[in-house]
Amino acid sequence: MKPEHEYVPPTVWAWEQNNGGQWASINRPIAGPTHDRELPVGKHPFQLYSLATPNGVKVTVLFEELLALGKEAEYDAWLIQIGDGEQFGSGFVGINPNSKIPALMDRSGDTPVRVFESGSILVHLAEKFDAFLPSDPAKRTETMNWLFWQMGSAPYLGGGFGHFYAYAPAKFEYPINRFTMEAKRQLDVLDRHLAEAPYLAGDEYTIADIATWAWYGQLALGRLYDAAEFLDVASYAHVQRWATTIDARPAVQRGRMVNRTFGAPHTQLHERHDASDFETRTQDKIGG
Ligand SMILES: N[C@@H](CCC(=O)N[C@@H](CS)C(=O)NCC(=O)O)C(=O)O
Repeated sequence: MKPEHEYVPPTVWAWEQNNGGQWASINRPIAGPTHDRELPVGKHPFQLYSLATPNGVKVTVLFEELLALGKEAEYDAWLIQIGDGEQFGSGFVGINPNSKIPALMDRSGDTPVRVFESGSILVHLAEKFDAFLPSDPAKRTETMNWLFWQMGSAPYLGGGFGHFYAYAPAKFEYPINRFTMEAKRQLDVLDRHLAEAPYLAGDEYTIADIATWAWYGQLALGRLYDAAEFLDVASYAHVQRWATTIDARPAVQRGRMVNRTFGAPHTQLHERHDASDFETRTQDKIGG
């Protein structure tokens, strides 16, 4: 006999507009824009349209790291409120047909180049500035191995574990078990690897660390899904060491603040148009 709550799929799936989950109001089974809206363009060569989720933070951390190295990577970071559906505006969809932050317009050359998918943005910038991506072929490949590992793995953590543990309208045992198992397996993959080297690609801090830290580092530091105890993140000692080391980098601390609309007001810099904004434009200083 089937349990009373078991779902019996209809012959053809139909979109039920409000399923009660936290992101139900913005999720749709169709792509494309919902409204016309041009995006603002600032004075810098790079125009970023984003929000300080883990995928967004990857890019702002890299920009701040590049600037800290003295590279000409000045950028405007515009806020995209995904909870309000701003990723479905026509201008945003023109840059990212997948309607997800982060999205970048590289206006540093004669013809603007659109860049979407956080991994693609990291590679684009790292190659352009010859930084955080080793030139040695074996080290470069190892960096790409871990970068692609992160891009393929994080949806199980965010869309799987995070969704069912923190956002679904009720706690369902089957998906929470399924994705907790996978999240812990992934943490163990990282922990075993980081037992052998300080960073993911060896001795050097690379875009693979930036991408992976934004998800698994912040998870280990207790910042995602209120799940630190449930996942026993403290038991992954090498991940803890790696996450804490990266967290202490000034560029990482700045990058985390950009396009951030949650947390303590002094950690929120809704938009970043100048390096001085970190001192003068945080929400504790300008918030109403
Ligand atoms: N694979 C994409 C994932 C981007 C992504 O999922 N972005 C989320 C925020 S973290 C988003 O914009 N969600 C809005 C939506 O799904 O409508 C990347 O790494 O850039």
